[in-house]
Amino acid sequence: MRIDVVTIFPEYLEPLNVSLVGKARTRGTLDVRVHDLREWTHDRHNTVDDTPYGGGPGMVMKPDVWGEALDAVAASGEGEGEGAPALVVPTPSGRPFTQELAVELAAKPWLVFAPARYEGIDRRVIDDYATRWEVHEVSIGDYVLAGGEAAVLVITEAVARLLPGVLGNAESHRDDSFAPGAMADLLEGPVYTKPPVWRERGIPEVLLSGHHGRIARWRRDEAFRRTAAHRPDLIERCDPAAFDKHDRALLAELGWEPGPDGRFGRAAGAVEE
Ligand code: 6GU
Repeated sequence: MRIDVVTIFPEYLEPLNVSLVGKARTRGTLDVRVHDLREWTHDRHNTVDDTPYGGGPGMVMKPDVWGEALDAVAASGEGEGEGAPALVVPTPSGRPFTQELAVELAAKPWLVFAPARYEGIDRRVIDDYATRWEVHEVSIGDYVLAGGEAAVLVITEAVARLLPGVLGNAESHRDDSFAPGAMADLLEGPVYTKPPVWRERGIPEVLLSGHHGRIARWRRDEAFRRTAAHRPDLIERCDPAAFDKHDRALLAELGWEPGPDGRFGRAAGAVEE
């Protein structure tokens, strides 16, 4: 996979040299190219922004600079046989970034990221490229960052670990919290390693039992407890057909009950843990 990032802070993308993404680059699985947007400015001050039409606070990134930059990046890939890249525009007003979208993006041969600073990029840039390229405006969560670069790091890491050969252990994907078809979309429970006692804390007995059935059951229970506590919306959204008798008993114990449609919800009068 090829990834291009156009930014006014190339140094912000340095973490892409490290760890999993860095290794994928070294091994040639991932070809990452970071570009300084200011290379495509023509004035003495390398201006990338201007005041917003209609007034208001902040500045807006200029369409002409972005247009030249994206055209140049696209042209640099001509002859590589990939066709047009998918353009990913990180923005708090984008569609939520999910594991499902990570899987979708991981299947693309070529991504171009256009992280904005200031109040964002002139709308006409996205509208223009959307006539020729696949465009994804993506938000990484319900909070506001000063720019899209951190989102590029997040999205790139989530995508890179899905590329064939990057994680090493194919099993590692299957149980990812949020992996489509993971433990019925439950959060993962706690994990333990040696030593068996640390600061007088032992580990749950069942994990030492060698009884694979009981261990799987315990892990599933812990996943339910954690999901119910941190992400009740995930339980509410679950197809109750995915729950066995034991799951239902545990949910009842945690203060959940099936509604008229069979989906589970917080029982009336249930107390927060
Ligand atoms: Cl993608 N960009 C910015 N600036 N803020 C965000 C975001 C993106 N996702 C959540 N907040």
